Amino acid sequence: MTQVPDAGLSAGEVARRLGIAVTTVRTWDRRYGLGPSRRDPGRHRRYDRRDLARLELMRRLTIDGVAPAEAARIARDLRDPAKATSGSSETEASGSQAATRLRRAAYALDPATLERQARLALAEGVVPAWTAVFAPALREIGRRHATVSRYIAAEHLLSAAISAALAAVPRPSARPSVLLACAPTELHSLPLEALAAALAERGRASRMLGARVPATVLRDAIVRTGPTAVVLWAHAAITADSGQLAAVRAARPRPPLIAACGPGWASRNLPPGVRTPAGLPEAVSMISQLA
Ligand code: B12
Repeated sequence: MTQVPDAGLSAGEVARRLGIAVTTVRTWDRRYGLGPSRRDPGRHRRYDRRDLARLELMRRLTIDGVAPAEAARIARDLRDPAKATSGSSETEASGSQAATRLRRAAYALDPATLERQARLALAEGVVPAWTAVFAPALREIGRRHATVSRYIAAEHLLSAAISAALAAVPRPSARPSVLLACAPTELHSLPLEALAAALAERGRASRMLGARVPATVLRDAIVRTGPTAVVLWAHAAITADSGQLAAVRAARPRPPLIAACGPGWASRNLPPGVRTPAGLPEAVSMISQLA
């Protein structure tokens, strides 16, 4: 957060700091109520730290394609000025231009563009699309969401578009040898959806049991289908479930490869033999090496 003198900043100084025109600063005051908290006796605007933080957030949101009236509503709600400048800047944020385009379509709540951009990204293959476009866009929107809860709609539309694009990757007709399942209270299924699509691209079929898979359901599925690999996903320590993992290890036939994936497992002491691929490329290559 940049320093603001006690006397506050004039509209011209605010404009310089934010790299926008002074007329824009005045328009945002007049039109959207994003003005200074006080004016000096000559009625000149004096912006304090919080006023500046609001305008900084407004600037960032409009660059991201959020409609000005909506951006102003979000900026006016800002309580903690430190949060406006936390998170990443435009340059840190973008994994690539494609990730930025996807993110902007999400902020604009534009499902048709989201769908098109997600499909376009997949033309390069699932692994590059996930690592360079989808995951950076998701991470960035997750960061924004942690700062301002107004991004939920954008996050849901982005997730839906990515999910639909991954599901449209043609599946092989071979018998599935891989079982994918999220932890019993886990809703974050996209990384496993990406894995299923990436494996499909390589001719390997999988069964994706999706979000929230109870331990007993998973054990029954292993017993019925005899997979060579079982991949679990937990996004947070709170969802990683040792009982689910134990059920997989106890199931017969025992799957030759058991992987516990996602940040949720990172702090756990896992039983010997349980694999922990760090990313999609590693998970794909680990499974592809199986007979
Ligand atoms: C999309 C999303 C949702 C969607 C999920 C839709 C779906 N079908 O998956 C919905 C809306 C359902 C959702 C719900 C919630 N979410 Co959410 N969500 C996200 C978001 C934006 C992306 C998730 C994702 O797919 N990440 C995958 C990649 C992008 O994440 P990554 O950390 O960079 O991945 C690393 C590794 O995991 C690995 N990796 C990545 N991909 C793959 C693939 C494979 C195969 C492997 C092996 C490894 C691997 O490599 C990366 C580098 O290390 C994240 C933000 C984020 N940063 O992840 C929040 C986030 C995960 N959600 C969060 C929260 C709090 C929630 C909720 C609790 C919110 C609520 N109050 O209701 C709920 C419920 C969660 C639950 N019970 O499971 C927090 C989690 C904080 C924490 N650690 O506890 C995050 C981080 C947002 C935030 N900044 O606060 N969410």
